[in-house]
Formats: sequence, structure tokens, C-alpha cells
Amino acid sequence: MHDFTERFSLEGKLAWVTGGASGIGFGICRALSAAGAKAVFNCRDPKRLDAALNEFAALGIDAAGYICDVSDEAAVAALVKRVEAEHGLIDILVNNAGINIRVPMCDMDAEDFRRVIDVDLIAPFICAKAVIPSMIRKGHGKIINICSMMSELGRETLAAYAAAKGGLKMLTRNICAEYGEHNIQCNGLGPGYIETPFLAPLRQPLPDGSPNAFDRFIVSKTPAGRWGTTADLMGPAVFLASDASNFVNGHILYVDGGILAYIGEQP
Ligand code: NAP
Ligand code: GCO
Repeated sequence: MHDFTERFSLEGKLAWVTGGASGIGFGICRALSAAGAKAVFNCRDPKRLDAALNEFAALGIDAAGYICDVSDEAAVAALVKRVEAEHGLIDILVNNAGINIRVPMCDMDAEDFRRVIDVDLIAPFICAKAVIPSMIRKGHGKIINICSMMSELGRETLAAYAAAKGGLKMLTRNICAEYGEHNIQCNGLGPGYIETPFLAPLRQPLPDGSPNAFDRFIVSKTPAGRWGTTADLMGPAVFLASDASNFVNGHILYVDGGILAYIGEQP
């Protein structure tokens, strides 16, 4: 048998990470690039795009960035056409762009609920639909959907987000069911609580510098005893993007320090 570690290499692959300008998406772009892929990413804010391009350049990563709102189907189709013209066909799609609006359900407008569903659930459908035909032509493809603890669990104020991330888990399984025969693997990566700007409001320390109650709650719910970092997601992302996972399909890989295995500290 030749060296099996070669199967983790992404040399020659083109990866598109939605929302790759910050947080988890930025970390995944770094990881996929380190494993050999060319990374392209998109976001909506031009300032964020420029800042990310500068950060990638400082890290020696030749990433390409584009402005595109993933909930806009026409804009996504145009982006994919442009990326294909400039870089070739996409081998790996990471549906990472996401938002959250934390409001008690009975106080939430249907419009806000739809915004969350639009970005966190419908956009992954739009982006997957935009790349699957060329993956079928190429004879392979990897789609990684960034799921959540809320693909499995509920929490006060997260009705829309949990509905979207639960739906994303099932979209993942359905893409596997529908396109697995074309050598397309669609899996979910389910981060636990990760230190990114997305969750900064929940980690805000108290005026005396000590951790707030939510921060302490998350640490106590996590057997690892800490929040995750984007670095914790890098190996799992490379695994799911690489040939090493070619017989892994429709699976959700939770990277949560053990949260989903734990009932919580006994009294
Ligand atoms: P983040 O730091 O806020 O990054 C989100 C990125 O998505 C930003 O670059 C943002 O850029 C982009 N984005 C948002 N809406 C977009 C849209 N409509 N079109 C294109 N780009 C868009 O968040 P994060 O913590 O890294 O989260 C990334 C993903 O991981 C999300 O799906 C989130 O639900 C999931 N997740 C996060 C955690 C966590 O603990 N942090 C845990 C589990 C799952 P623009 O605003 O410029 O568009
Ligand atoms: C929250 C958070 C979570 C995380 C993450 C957990 O308010 O509790 O937004 O939902 O973002 O998705 O895996």
C-alpha cells in the first residue's frame, strides 16, 4: 500500500469557502490551503474582504476573495461562473457563511426568522446547487456544511437558528442520498462553542475581568472544560475535504469538546 497520508493532501484542488473572511471560515481556508488547495472565499462587506485578503497575504496564503451574498441565487450563479473562469471547477464547497438573531421566539418577527433561514439553510442549498453539476461532470466533489450544536439541541432565543441548522443536517443527508452515486460526499461539520466574533457577545467578560455566567455555563457543559478554537476545526475540515473521507457520506462530525455526549455536571 502506498503512503495513506497522501490521501489527506488537497494538492491541485480548488476549494470555495463561503463567509471565509473571518472566524471559522477563515480558519478553514487556512487549513485547506495548508493541505495544498487553492482557496477562494466570499463575504458581503468589502472592508472585511480587504482585511481578510491582507491577513491571508501576511500568512503567505494566495487566497482569492469575492463579494457575494450567498442568499442571492443570481449572485451565487454569477460568482461560480467567475470562479470557474478564473480558477477552474470547484472540487470542495464549504457552506460556512451564517448569521444568528437571538430573540425569544414569541418576540421574533417572521421576517427575522426568514432572514436566518435564508442565510443558514437556503443559501447552502443555493451554493450546493450551483456546484453539483460540475462536480458530477468532474466525477467527484466534496460539500461540507457547517452545522452546529443547534443541529441537535435547542436553547432559549434560538428558534430560527436551530430550525435552520437542524434543516442543514437533513439537507446534508439528502445531498448524500441524491448525489452519492456520483462520488460526491456531503458531510456536516458541527462546531461546539468556538471563540469567534460571532459569539463575542456571549463571551463578554464582567467589568472586573471575570467570565460572565454564559461563558461559565458553556465551559461547565463542555467536558474539555474550554471553548473551542478555529484551530480545533482545521484537521476535521481537511479530513472531510480530502480523499481520506471518500467513504464517509451524510455524516455530521461534531467537534464540540464532548458537549453532545454530556448530560451536564451532577449536583
Ligand atoms: P463570523 O465570524 O460571524 O463569520 C461569518 C462570515 O460569514 C463572515 O465572514 C460574514 O461576512 C459571512 N456572511 C454572513 N452572511 C453572509 C451572506 N449572506 N453572504 C455571504 N457571506 C456572509 O461567524 P463564525 O463564528 O465564523 O461562524 C461561521 C459558521 O459557523 C456559521 O455558519 C455559524 O453558524 C457556524 N457556527 C459557529 C459556531 C461558533 O461557535 N462560532 C459554532 C457552530 C457553528 P459578511 O458579514 O461580510 O458577509
Ligand atoms: C448561541 C450560539 C450557538 C453557536 C453554535 C453552537 O447563541 O448559543 O449562537 O448557536 O453559534 O452554533 O454550535
